[in-house]
Amino acid sequence: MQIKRYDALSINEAMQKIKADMGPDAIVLSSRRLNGRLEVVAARDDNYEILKKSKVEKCKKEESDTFSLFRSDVNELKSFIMDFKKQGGIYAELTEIKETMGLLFDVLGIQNNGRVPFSLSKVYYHLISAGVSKQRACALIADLKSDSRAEDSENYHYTLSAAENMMKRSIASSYRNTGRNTKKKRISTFVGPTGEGKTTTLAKLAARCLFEDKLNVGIITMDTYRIGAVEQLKRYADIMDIPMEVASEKKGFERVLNKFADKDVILVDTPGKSCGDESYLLKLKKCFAMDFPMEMNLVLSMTSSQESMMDAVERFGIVNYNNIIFTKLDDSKKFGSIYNVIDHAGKPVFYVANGQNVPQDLNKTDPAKLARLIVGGADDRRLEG
Ligand SMILES: Nc1nc2c(ncn2[C@@H]2O[C@H](COP(=O)(O)OP(=O)(O)OP(=O)(O)O)[C@@H](O)[C@H]2O)c(=O)[nH]1
Ligand SMILES: [Mg+2]
Repeated sequence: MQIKRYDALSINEAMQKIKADMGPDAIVLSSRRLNGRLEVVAARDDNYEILKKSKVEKCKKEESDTFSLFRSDVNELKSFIMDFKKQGGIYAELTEIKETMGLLFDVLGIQNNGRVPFSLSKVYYHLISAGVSKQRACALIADLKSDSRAEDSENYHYTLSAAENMMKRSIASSYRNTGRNTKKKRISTFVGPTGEGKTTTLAKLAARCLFEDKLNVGIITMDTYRIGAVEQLKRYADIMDIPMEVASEKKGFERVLNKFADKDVILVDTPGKSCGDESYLLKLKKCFAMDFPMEMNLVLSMTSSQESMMDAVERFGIVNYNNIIFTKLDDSKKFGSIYNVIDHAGKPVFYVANGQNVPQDLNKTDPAKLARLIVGGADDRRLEG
């Protein structure tokens, strides 16, 4: 350690002298006035420079160590991503091969003698690419095997139309015991997940009942959840000059039904809620637990995934819907999910919607038209009813 004494007139002058002599790291130990002058004692640790230098070097080293560590991490990450990408490519290829093998084995599994009948496998692929589930396509092909002409490789078109026919019969089995055609129900409600087209479809049907069937129509909306929902339906009701009432609870619903005692048909809109909302479904069930028969339409959009359609089919089962209405056919290119859903739910489909225009974009349908649509594809979506 160095200690030095400095003589100056002011502290500023003393500091300047100290810094110039001992450097910026010197510290003032004491100061005193002596005969009008200022005496300042300053000190500097000689080891400080060395310490400081080694500290800086240590920091630099640590910094460079961190950077090199970081750099090596980044490189490791880079190569990991590259490997992952490579593996991903292989994985995707493997998945594709696996799926193709799966399809081949499906076809092999449904034939007896080890030969894959060309027309049958072609129809199988056609059904799969139309969105029919593998399991259901297999079942149809298995049924087709009883028809010897269907196995003829020269007869693809015959085989395809035989498959369509088989599908039509399978769909038709869901129409039995619905009682719909024997006695038309006065009250028709529309339930389903959010945004599937319930309100729009209700408005289309209201117009049909009013203008085509010349019926006395009333509309009830239970959708007091969504902002603007009442206004949306009211606008349609006003245009068609149909009375509309709002009811959100069972009591209110019964009161409005009494008010509409003179109506031939009462159409009831419900809020779109996530079908995971069990308390809402139970409330709906309670509301609709009445002595008189009620038609309940589960509205499903073709733009929804197969998984969410099946989920809605399951969850809305609690309210005992009798029919399914498929909407947004205009937004879909394949229709196999209609067959999958009908086959799973065992419920008929009397209407399909294929556009936003009220009232025209709604068509009556039946098993033959649906099978044609599913097998024929997008060109057959306009099913005039
Ligand atoms: N492309 C097409 N759009 C449709 C069809 N049906 C309804 N939409 C549209 O789908 C959107 C939702 O329709 P809504 O009738 O409000 O559906 P919702 O099920 O009542 O909806 P929430 O009450 O919110 O659950 C609107 O933009 C409709 O115009 C259809 O068949 N095709
Ligand atoms: Mg709605």
